[in-house]
Amino acid sequence: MSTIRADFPILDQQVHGKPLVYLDSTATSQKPRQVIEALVRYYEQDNANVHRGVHALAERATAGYEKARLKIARFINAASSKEIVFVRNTTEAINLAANAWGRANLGPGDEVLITQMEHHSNIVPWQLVTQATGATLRYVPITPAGELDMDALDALLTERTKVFAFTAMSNVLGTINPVAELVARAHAVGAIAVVDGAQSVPHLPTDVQALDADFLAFSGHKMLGPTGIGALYGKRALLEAMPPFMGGGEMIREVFMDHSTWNDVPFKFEAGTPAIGEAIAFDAAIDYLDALGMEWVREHEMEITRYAWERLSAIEGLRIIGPGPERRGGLLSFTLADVHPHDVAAVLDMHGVAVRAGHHCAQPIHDFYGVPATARASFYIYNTLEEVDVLAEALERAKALFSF
Ligand code: 7TS
Repeated sequence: MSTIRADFPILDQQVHGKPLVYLDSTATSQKPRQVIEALVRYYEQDNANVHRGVHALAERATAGYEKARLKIARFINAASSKEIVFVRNTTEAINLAANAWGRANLGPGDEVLITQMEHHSNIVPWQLVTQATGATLRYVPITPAGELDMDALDALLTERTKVFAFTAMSNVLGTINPVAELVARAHAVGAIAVVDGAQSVPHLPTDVQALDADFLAFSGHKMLGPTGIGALYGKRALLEAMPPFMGGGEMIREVFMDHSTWNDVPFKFEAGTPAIGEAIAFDAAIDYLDALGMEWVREHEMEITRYAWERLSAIEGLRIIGPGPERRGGLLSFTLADVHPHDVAAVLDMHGVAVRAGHHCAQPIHDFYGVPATARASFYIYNTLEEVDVLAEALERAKALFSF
């Protein structure tokens, strides 16, 4: 653990005179030295535009960018790197799928099914595309335990359903959904399955072929990579059949005054100059995770989550939402009696502990539980059991401060 922590320069600092305890990796992860160095090396040695120059730098930049695509494809076991479209983040990936596939395939009478536990980025794009196409948006409700209501799903998934879009792991409840089963159920009614992997890909082993997902969206910045780079995995046949989402350079084969023809996939969906150095640093982030092994990542987070569950549950007045520690990813969202979560987070910050407070871009979940906000502690490869102790002790102090 100390060798992992030594790779993350940012962790070695004090906040308000206390050692930093970073428990907000669900929002964005910290970056190891290897990723920061890959970014700096690219800008110091190789910076050039991709796919268009014949000079040495352009060739190096292009080779690095395409190697990153291959690395990402392997990391999620895609059949081909042509199935990986570079985007800015999960949000852009879902907007791409919703617009390019949705506008070509949805119309009045069709239904898009999402769930009540989605991040806003897997809600709003579908609201927009159903409004534009005349299709209907439906939601799978959640149970009080914070899991999908599978009986309701049976009734909602019909031959009218054209898309079933759902998160693999909730960023508020921590719930890990049965992705392969949900994809199979979508396919059984002829729908495509769009999976939000923003929280699952950084924390769990992922095999898109085993899951049989049609689309999978994820962000580099939540898995040790830089901001500004993410990926949309799409089955090749679907990507090939889809019209482009954005127009411009790179995505065309030929442009005439009255029409244009499209480049091959995935370039058809990558209009303009991409985030080249960021893609190359994302490659370095995957190397880092590969060296640890995603099985280890999951085991490590489960150990911390079990312990955090025990420690936090013992605090009087603290209420954790979502399923038990064995059925969730490495995060806990909670309320502390009637103290506002922002006040809880502010007190924790004074102890050096960084947690997030708010609705975490998932308002429907908070509406379901009847709370406007929660505080959330989330864990990653660099967190320790001792940090959970610091969190628990700081929460006890917060409780004493607000004296209930
Ligand atoms: N989907 C899920 C499940 C997420 O947790 C997030 C980000 C997104 C999509 C959007 O990812 P982005 O990279 O496009 O922003 N979640 C959070 C969070 O929980 N706190 O800050 C960002």
